Amino acid sequence: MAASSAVLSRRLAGSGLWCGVTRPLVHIRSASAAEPGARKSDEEQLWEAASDAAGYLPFSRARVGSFFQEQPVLKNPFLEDALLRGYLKRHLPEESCSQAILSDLNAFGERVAKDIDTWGRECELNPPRLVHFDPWGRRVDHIVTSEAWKRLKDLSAQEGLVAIGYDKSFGEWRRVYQMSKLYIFSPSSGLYTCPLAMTDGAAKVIQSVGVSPPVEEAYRRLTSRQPERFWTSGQWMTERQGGSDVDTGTETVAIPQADGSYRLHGFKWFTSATDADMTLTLARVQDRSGSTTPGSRGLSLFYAEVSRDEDGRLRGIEVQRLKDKLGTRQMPTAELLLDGLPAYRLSEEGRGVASIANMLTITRIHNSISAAAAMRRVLQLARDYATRRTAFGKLLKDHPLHMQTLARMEVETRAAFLLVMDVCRLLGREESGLASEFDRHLLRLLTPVVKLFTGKQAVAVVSEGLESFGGQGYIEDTGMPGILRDAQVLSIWEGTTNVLSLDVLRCVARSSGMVLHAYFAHVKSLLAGASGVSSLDPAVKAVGGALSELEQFVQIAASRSPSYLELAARDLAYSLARIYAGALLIDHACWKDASPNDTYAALRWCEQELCLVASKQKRGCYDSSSASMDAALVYDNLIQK
Ligand code: UCC
Repeated sequence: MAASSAVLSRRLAGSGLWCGVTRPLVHIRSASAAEPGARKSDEEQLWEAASDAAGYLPFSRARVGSFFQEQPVLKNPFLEDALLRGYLKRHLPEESCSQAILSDLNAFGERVAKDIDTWGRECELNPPRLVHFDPWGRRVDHIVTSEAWKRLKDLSAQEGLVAIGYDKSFGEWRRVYQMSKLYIFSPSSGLYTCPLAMTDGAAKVIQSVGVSPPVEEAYRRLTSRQPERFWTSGQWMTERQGGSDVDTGTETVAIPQADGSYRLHGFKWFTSATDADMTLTLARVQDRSGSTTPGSRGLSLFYAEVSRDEDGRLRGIEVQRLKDKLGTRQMPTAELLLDGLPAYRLSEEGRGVASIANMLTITRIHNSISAAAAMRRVLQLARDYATRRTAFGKLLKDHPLHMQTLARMEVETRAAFLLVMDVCRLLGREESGLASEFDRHLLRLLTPVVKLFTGKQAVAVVSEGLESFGGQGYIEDTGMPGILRDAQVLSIWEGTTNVLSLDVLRCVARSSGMVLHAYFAHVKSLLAGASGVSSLDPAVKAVGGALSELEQFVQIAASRSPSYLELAARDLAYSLARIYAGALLIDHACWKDASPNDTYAALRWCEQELCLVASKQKRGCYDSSSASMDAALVYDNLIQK
């Protein structure tokens, strides 16, 4: 021990670390420094003598030892992602635009690693705050955001993070390009992806209702690449009684004005990125007698700009307070009193939900992108860390069990990525006019399926990712806990898992099962492409078998009561996701430039239970008795009383 301390001491001296610095007193019992001139006790002198004799003790006073763990390094997330690059190489057409897209993503990835990630972190460290009053007592309702948050807005415009999705020059690949960029950006974005999601959704809604006054200028601004023109939009749907149940929970009323506009009065309980320039929102038009129509049929869609009057007060809005959230703290989320907010009706009266549905499709896809991106980010950091961290005599990367854990996370992440990108592909086809009826059905079915599935995956994978850093993953200023906090919201906002599972049932019913026909046909065509690839045989068999089980389930379920289907909804959605992801992984592994890793990922994914709705059905999980037994179990102690 004495010898090694001496070596350490010599090394430190040799390294020049202590040059010009008086060698500190060695004092291992107390951290307090001796008062200058104070007489040392006999005991202290004894300790010092012993320490000097032993050489240089590494743990004393301000010195905390010489070992410091190297931290994980964020590298260019585009270059680090073999699947992203492979996917784009495979799918983007061999035209000049393909090279331009890849170069842009590479350059953007470099910016993300070098600068943008720091801005995102700054947003977390300087969260928004609400200033209600000016120093003289006037109500101002200013949401003060960090400089980084403002920089991220400008960057979003310059990089075309919304605009690319509306750029016809990228044809059917515009959405894949845009979402790839957002995928690289998301974990470093300080949650700026949230206003971008709603901005994108608003642009889509305006496009669908018609780009004409009064929203023509708004559309141009939402899709602008010029920071000084760029606007973001909110999506104010949630009210105190609302949440998921928008139909019955929306109390906001719209009072018609003589000029054809409206004034909105209501209370919006959860409005995200509230520093937006405009918003889309739902309200009930009041007739002359002051009555409104209840339920979905009474809801209309409105457009409103967020502006201030000559006195600096928000027109028709009072910001009640900012929400104190588990995560997404970088982004202002507020409760708003709408008190005569000037607005224009965008939809026909009573067509509010159907009209805002386009926005939901877009924000749900953004949500899925953020989920896949969070998984990818935690994995990139974890695998880098595994090359730097030694435990039990070797680097983490040389521990097979650790590698197995990361490989399982990798399989989940790949599945999520391919699911999301397939939805983006379909969206791009739809928007460029190339989508068949079949594509449209697939897009409608897969949007909620992929959103609900990836949201849950993200929480699990990010949580596992934090664990792979040991205790450090739990330490706030590593930035890692924030990734988990932010992941937790992904299964909640834009429709919870159960609400989206029911949405799946609704779209099956509304399309008379056509969405499922499209699904079955597409999975079969993907599997057909893999026939003859022997290395993928087990995976193809597993997905094929699961698909047959799913078809049988659907046939049986079609004759059952709505309550039976409702109980099966969540497992059905999961089965749809797992089977579809299996088919996509297989398909990707069949690509001519695929690697053995792609095959391995497909095989591993397909080892799990792919069609859990079938096995649970066989066990009677959806029978009517299950519902009452579930409730009895949940309220066990109450029932016994
Ligand atoms: O969570 C929130 C926080 C904001 C943060 C933003 C973050 C963005 C992501 C960032 C990523 C980083 S705000 C909002 C959260 N709330 C929701 O998402 C609402 C959840 N509830 C639902 O989704 C429900 O399913 C409802 C409200 C849509 C159900 O309403 P209805 O009225 O019962 O719906 P119906 O009757 O099923 O459908 C009414 C019409 C139909 O059209 P028509 O009449 O032509 O047949 C449906 O086909 O709307 C159509 N429709 C849809 N169309 C309904 N849902 C959809 C859909 N998903 N896609 C297409």
